[in-house]
Amino acid sequence: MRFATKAVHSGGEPDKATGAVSPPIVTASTFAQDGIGKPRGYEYSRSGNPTRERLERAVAQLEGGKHGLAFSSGLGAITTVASLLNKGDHVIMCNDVYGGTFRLFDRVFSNFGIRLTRIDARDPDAIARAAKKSTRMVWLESPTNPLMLVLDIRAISTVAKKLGLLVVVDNTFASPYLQNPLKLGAAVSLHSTTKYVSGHSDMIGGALAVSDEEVYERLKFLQNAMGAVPSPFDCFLALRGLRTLHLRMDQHSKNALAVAENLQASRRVAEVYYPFLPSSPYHRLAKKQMSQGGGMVSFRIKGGYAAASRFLDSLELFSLAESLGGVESLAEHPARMTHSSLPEKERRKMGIGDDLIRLSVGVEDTVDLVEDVKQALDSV
Ligand code: P1T
Repeated sequence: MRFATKAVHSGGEPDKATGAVSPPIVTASTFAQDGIGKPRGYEYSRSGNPTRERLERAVAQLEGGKHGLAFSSGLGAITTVASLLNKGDHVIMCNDVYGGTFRLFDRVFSNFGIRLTRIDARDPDAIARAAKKSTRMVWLESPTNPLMLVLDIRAISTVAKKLGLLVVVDNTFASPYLQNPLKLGAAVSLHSTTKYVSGHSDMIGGALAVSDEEVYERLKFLQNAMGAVPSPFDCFLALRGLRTLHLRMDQHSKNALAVAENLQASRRVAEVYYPFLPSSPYHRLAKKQMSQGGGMVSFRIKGGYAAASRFLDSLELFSLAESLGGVESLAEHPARMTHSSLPEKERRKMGIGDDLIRLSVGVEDTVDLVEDVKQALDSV
């Protein structure tokens, strides 16, 4: 079965009791049992819920994994994966990640004795150089947030496998339609379903796809033991969003490429980060592991913070807001918004300066979006 068919049907079979084609939202917190130790399938909604299970099956199928797990937020999913680690364990993480992911490891898991080394993972051999006896996990994003670096998931997974390390890929920016990390050798593919999976900026959620049975069993245990589970209503919203993921991602990718090309042509723009631009240093690799470029574009504007601020104020269709992946276009300033939790020194080292702007290009008309960006650049 091809992706669009899976997106429309996975986890979506009609309700057994009523035939309802749109599956019911099962809000029950608990389920009657036929006798002690004789549940009819479900016991308690933190442990398992029919609406959540539909979403979990769909995520697994769309990622080409055996199992899916859903969470209350992307960070809930990240927290649960990080809880596979024990005191003294060491994690290797790519330099450029969502600010909240770095903050969680830097300010919370460090208190539990988890040690972190951040590396430039564009060189897969950097993994071997950073690995210690205590290293257990490699944490990647690709494309990365916000600089749109593309990491070679297959090459990194090959190096990591030799060292016995678990590779986790945050696949939020690509979505399961554009990239499937499990097929490239990663052990866990992670999503903030808040973004492209649900696609309408109306819920917060997270999800994992895994194939290894042992890793799945440990994560399933942690999902229940830690309790960062999503509400059935949010699972319904994520499932409903998934049904059109392929249609939305096609339009996001088309619009983002057009916006990126126009930014590149502007004399007010210093540099554009979009891997599917032929001039991108990641173009070849991105084409190898992704089917299209997705909806995220970052760029540096000439004139520093003042110019960035004027550009953001002048946009009419793009709202100034954190987050991404919804049908509507958003724009933000990573240094002062999504990545403000990184220490300034770290930000500068990574290249997240005051001149950096990140766009989440929506699914509106291509020409309207390009015109909006042009008029905002002219206002700078
Ligand atoms: O917001 P939440 O659902 O908890 O997801 C966290 C998260 C995880 N991974 C990536 C790659 C992300 O971008 C995010 C959240 N990011 C934003 C809110 C943002 O504007 O970048």
